[in-house]
Amino acid sequence: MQDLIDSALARIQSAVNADELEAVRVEFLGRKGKLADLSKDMGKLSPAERAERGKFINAAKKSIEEAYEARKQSFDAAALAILLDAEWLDLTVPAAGVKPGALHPITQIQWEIEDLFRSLGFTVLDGPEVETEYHNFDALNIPAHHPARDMQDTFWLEGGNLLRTHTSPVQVRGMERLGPPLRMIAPGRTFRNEEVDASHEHTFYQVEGMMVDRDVSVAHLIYFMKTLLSAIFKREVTVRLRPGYFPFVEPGFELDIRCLICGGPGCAVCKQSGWVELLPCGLVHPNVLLMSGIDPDQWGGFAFGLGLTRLAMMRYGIDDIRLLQGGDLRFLSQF
Ligand code: FA5
Repeated sequence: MQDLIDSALARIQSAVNADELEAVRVEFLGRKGKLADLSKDMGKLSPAERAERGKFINAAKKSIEEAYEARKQSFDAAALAILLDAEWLDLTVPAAGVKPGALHPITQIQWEIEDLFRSLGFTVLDGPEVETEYHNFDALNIPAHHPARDMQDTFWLEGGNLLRTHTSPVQVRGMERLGPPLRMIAPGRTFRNEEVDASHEHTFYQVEGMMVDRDVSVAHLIYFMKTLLSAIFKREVTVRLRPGYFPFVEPGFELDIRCLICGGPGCAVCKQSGWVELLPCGLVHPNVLLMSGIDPDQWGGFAFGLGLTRLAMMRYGIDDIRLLQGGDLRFLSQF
């Protein structure tokens, strides 16, 4: 019987893997194993012999089981180590193929303009892209019957609201909410039912600007516009001021810059004219002040509506407006 134990222990020690160890366990400890065989004829033994045999079987079982458990643990630990090694992940390694993003060129310019105007004491305001007819038109001195409504081909929504055609409604909201004196800019997205070409998008960006104070004149307007353009282009740009008509300013101007794409001879962006219309502006019409609860005899102001998308095109020499919102990473990753 001692031989039986010795041979079981030797086989356990020499098992080379978990399967072999399991086979040894079944052979000795299994229901039909060698220890079970020894209990089979216990009934034929005398009580003393039976007690002796029982004691031996229990002791044998205990020592074989212990040896088996110890060996099994070493196989389990080795298997776990192999698994951990195979599945090891370094969570600090940056994911392969992920490229860092960057700010869109329009956002870059927008943030620069915001910084500049904040440094000049202006507040940056936000307004809704879905506007009321009142804020987009009526409060800007463009009543329903007025032909000036045709200047901006509008996306109307069910229920009478619309996608704002310009950022000018934020002027109105600024005056209503903050009152005079007021210095604000409002960058944002605008929408028009436009035929898309190299310089026209249906969805584009503008920055509205407004200053309402005592004795504001065209000289203030020109000062701020020049400060803005030289900060953005970081060089001398040629500008021209033409009379321009917008019902919410009087007098109104179109500030154009010499086309920076072609330098003057004419191209698709400037429609062969050599000039790009960039910055309509003027002195705020008294009716507009009045409708927003500001007394035009006490206060005056200037306003401008910068075409931010076109400004980005001029600054970076982009000759087709469609590239800016095309989502082509080959284009965008250059900025
Ligand atoms: C306006 O939208 C007026 N609200 C601007 C204004 C504000 C005037 C305050 C006076 C006082 P206009 O329709 O011209 O004006 O548009 C302003 C600028 O937006 C244009 O000079 C141009 O740079 C840009 N823009 C207009 N339509 C488009 C378009 N379809 N695609 C890209 N840019 C456009």
